[in-house]
Amino acid sequence: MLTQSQRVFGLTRRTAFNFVRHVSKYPPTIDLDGKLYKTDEWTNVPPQILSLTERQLHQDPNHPIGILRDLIEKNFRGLGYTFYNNFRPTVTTFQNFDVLGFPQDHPGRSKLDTYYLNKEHLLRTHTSAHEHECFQECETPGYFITADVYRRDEIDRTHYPAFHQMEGARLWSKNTKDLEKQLENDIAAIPPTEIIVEDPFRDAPFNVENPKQTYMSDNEVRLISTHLKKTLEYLVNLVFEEAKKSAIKAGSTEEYLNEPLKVRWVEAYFPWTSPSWEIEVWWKGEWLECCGCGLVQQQVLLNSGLPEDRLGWAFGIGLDRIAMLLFGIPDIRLFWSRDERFGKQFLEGQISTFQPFSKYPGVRRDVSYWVNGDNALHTNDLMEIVRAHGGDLIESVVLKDEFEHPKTGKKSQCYSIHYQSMERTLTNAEINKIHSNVEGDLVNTFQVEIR
Ligand code: FA5
Ligand code: MG
Repeated sequence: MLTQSQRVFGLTRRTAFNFVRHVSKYPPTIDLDGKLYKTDEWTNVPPQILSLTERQLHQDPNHPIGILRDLIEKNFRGLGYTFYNNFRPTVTTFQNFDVLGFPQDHPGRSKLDTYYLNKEHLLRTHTSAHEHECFQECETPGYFITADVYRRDEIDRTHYPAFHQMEGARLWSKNTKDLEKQLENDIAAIPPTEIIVEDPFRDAPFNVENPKQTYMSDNEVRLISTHLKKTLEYLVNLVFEEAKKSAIKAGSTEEYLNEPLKVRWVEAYFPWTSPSWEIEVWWKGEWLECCGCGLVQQQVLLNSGLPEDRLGWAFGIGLDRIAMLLFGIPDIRLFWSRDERFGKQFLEGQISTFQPFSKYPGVRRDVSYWVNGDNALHTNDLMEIVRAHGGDLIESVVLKDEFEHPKTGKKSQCYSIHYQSMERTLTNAEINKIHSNVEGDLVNTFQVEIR
């Protein structure tokens, strides 16, 4: 027999769930990796995104992302690193943000940018989410972590809501006998490269805007920064030299193939490193941002239970855009394709140039509407709705036009959606259906008025 209060509680709860389910579109719980996550007002991860967490492309030895990981790991074996490749993508807000010193109001924490399972759990937005546990566990001087990461983002050829990062870190102890000599030896042990480096900060690695941490001496900062930068130059060089070799093998005679590789260092900011930088690579006439890095904040090391004498660096490099260059892959969606004509082209240990199977025609459709003044519609929300209905048939979404009506003050937006499949020709009928679902969802969820 139920008591009166249990009956009331049960009833209230059921009603509440029905209500939540209707409004939020999410089930009461999400079952992921054998754990149940109770959904709440923070939940915003759609089923399609959850299903990507099963792919683990970086662990597939015959997939371009797996081949790239392997290429880098192979060249760092024997240099004192442990390799972690098995971390599951769900982490806590503590792991992804708090322990790294993200301020409470940092935009990265926003529901607009991040996929939450609930208030406390999210799909990691970067591999730095595992620095804390690796600093606790790792028994070698350094480590690498490769994993899939997730961000709510725009849609085009180089952006996908899931991509891959490789994290690296390396520590020393201040108690090492003659630490500076040791650092010099470790720098000398990094294989040299022919790369052209633009680095205004090499000899003066810190300043007021990009400060050093007070527990390190000036010379320690200079030496550890040099070790970090030479390590990344070595990494970038080995990948891009492979990219050139494979392009030449595929018959390319473009001019850039005869030029030495050029990189530049720019100052950056990350809450858990100081000083911090990004490395950019000059590739076919453009500077390509590929990696953030810096000297790890001592507080992060202390949070991991390490003693006060530890000091060192960390970096996080994006793998997908580099793999696109390395394998000549024109669209980031292809990595997720299950089409055999894609998968069969790549083999463990081999850098080969992608042979497009065909360029299937696309269909462009605009969606124009008046925004409901009480219901802000952020670009990332629109992208999510388009993605929910169009999935991998969406090649890009671009804001085409935006204006305010001079009399009514109403805001109008027009986005141009390019539907295009990597695998087949689309029919008008199927695009009409998807497009009207997109419009319907915008009306239901954000009360826009289609024009
Ligand atoms: C980070 O994610 C930091 N965790 C990097 C880091 C690690 C800094 C350790 C300091 C110490 P950022 O958001 O800039 O930083 O991303 C790092 C790299 O991931 C970028 O340089 C880029 O190569 C790649 N990246 C970022 N967003 C995307 C995206 N939407 N699609 C593909 N690659 C991306
Ligand atoms: Mg960046």
